[in-house]
Amino acid sequence: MRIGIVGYQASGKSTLFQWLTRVAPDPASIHQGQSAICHVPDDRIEALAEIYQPKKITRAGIELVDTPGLARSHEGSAAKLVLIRESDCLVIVVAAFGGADPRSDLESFKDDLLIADLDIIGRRLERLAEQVKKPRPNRDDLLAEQAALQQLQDSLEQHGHIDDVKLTADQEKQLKAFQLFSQKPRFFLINTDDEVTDMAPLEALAPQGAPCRAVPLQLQLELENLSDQERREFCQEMGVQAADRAGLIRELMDASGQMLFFTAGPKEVRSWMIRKGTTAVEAAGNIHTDLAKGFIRAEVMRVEDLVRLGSERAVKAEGLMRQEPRDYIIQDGDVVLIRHN
Ligand SMILES: Nc1nc2c(ncn2[C@@H]2O[C@H](COP(=O)(O)OP(=O)(O)OP(=O)(O)O)[C@@H](O)[C@H]2O)c(=O)[nH]1
Ligand SMILES: [Mg+2]
Repeated sequence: MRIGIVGYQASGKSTLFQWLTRVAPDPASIHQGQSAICHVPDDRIEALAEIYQPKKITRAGIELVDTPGLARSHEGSAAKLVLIRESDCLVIVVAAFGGADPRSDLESFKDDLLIADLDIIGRRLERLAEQVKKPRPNRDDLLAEQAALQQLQDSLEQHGHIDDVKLTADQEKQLKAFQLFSQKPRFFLINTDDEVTDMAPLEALAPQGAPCRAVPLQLQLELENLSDQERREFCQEMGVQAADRAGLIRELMDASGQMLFFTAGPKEVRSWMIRKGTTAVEAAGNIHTDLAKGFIRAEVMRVEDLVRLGSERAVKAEGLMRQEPRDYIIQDGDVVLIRHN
């Protein structure tokens, strides 16, 4: 799962990248986008490790990609936007420090994404208009694609989003190749001045219903480098707070439509990230293709039951271990054992 960090120049994208991944931004690799894995912190995995005392603990990770900032003049934007087409989700970093105008930047960046999509759709529609004039074997497919793109274009031009457009599964598949920004989930991150503590008015700048957090990013990076005690003293003295890094990572995962399930045993306790709505057999395939091929059933416990009762045996004794078939939808916090042959 890949999240693209995007925004205007000097909005704090690389600062966010470094804070979350703990990898220093490398100016030499920014042109092609610098990526690093950020592990998803979750107290539940520590609790499972207490129970199983495994040899190994493995945490699910999100790939974060730091990208070069767009210029407000739009110069060179197209080439930079290509770098984020492959992301599953966008984090849009908006500057609200040093006298920046976050409201205007946020609106105008949304427009940049919109224009980039309309450009792609418009060019494809022009080609399709030519192609469907003549009889050809795949003409029906082309007509279906044309109808879908026309719907998207109308909705984007009228409303600026495609939330209300209904597409068939086939049309969805046809449109995947365009990697439209309008179809990607978005998370807004407002980068504030160090001393700002009332985040609500800034977080209200995001479009209604869109996930948004306001964080003084520069300050967070500086706090990371202090010892726990230094950090406490510094925060008290300056009247500032360390932001909830772990919580933000989980919110990013959630906004991307992903969640965690667990596998647990004496060899390894592990968290896995999957798309919400994934079935047991698909989840098994994530772990190993053989597990999906030979799938018999999934044995599922809730992590909170396991942690509360202290052992698998106790969970079974309470009748809380479920046998689930291949089309069972995995829930966040399930502890899963795949039975297979
Ligand atoms: N005062 C203040 N400065 C900040 C803050 N966040 C970032 N900066 C500064 O703004 C500059 C740009 O930060 P970066 O994280 O490199 O921004 P960027 O979005 O990666 O910039 P480009 O990659 O050039 O597009 C740096 O000098 C940071 O120190 C902040 O919250 N407050
Ligand atoms: Mg940068």
